Amino acid sequence: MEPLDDEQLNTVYSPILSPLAWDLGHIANFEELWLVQTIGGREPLNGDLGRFYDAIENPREVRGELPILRDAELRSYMADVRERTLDVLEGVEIDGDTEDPLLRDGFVYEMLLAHELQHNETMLQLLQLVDGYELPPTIEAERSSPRMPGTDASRDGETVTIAAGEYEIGAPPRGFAYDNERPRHPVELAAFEIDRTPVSNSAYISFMEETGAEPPLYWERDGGAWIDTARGRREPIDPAAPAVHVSWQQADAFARWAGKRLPTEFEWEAARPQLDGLGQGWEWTSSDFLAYPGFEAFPYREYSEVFFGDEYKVLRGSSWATHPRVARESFRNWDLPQRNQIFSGIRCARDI
Ligand code: AVJ
Ligand code: FE
Repeated sequence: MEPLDDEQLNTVYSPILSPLAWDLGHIANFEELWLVQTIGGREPLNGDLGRFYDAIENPREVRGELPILRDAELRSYMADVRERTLDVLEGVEIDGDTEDPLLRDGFVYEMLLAHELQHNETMLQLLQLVDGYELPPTIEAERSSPRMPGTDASRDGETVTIAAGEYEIGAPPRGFAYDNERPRHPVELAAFEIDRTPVSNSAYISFMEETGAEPPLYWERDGGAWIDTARGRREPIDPAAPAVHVSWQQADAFARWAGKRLPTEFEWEAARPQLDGLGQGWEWTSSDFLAYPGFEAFPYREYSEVFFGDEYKVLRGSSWATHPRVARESFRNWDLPQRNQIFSGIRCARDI
């Protein structure tokens, strides 16, 4: 955030994305709520300021009009919260034996780390709209060199066969995971085949040319070629790189065009140990975001439970903008099917 000025931090670039200053204040406020108030038992620093940073109370389209903290006040609030957090931590027992489920295995601290890292990705989504923004070198390295060898075009078309059977899905009872990943439970799967690599830009271009489908977000035609205009750049599309910034509808249409289908999230998780490709883009699945049997909301209903239903589709995997700490095998991301601001791509499957 360092290169951005207060005006850039508070600009509403899109009604479906938060201004960056909201994410920053929200990250600090969430930390204050859980680590300073709940665990430390202290009063909030700024009275009921927290209500403006409540994601459910304040949908994205109103976040630009809220009286949130700005500039020096925002930066000092973030620093003050962190100081108090560290102070509270000094006196806390986070060993495996504590009775308090918030503290056992450091759950609430892991949750706060994960939350901040997830919002970093949200901010990177917004930053694609900021002309001239340059990624910090470590993040640029992730973007331009995938962590796994899946973009090697010679492997396009390779598939993995997954046998019919019962597969354990979800996170084990101990260790950090969100409530929606639990309980771990067996799921019966029919045999299927799944692509070893996500759909490449060149495959997506063939699909567009044959069907007239819409390009991914940020793509523009420049003469005969497609270019990427994110962050105000005009860079040629790399044909071998995985296609991202597609909606669920585009992903589903691609899969049908290819004579295949999107995998279910359970198929994705069962195949994951044999698949390339964390860090190459979130992958749309055909699954609605639903509770696993025996689900219990923890530690708050608004993380997962209020989103369960057929309105949201599950994405699995991770993108270059995802911190590896977030990208567990059982991690479930979800979003509205029409959303293409996220770093979302496609992997196809097929019944056999
Ligand atoms: C998992 C990305 C859908 O941003 O709404 C952040 C993550 N939850 N703060 C979201 C989240 C609370 C969540 N997604
Ligand atoms: Fe949040």
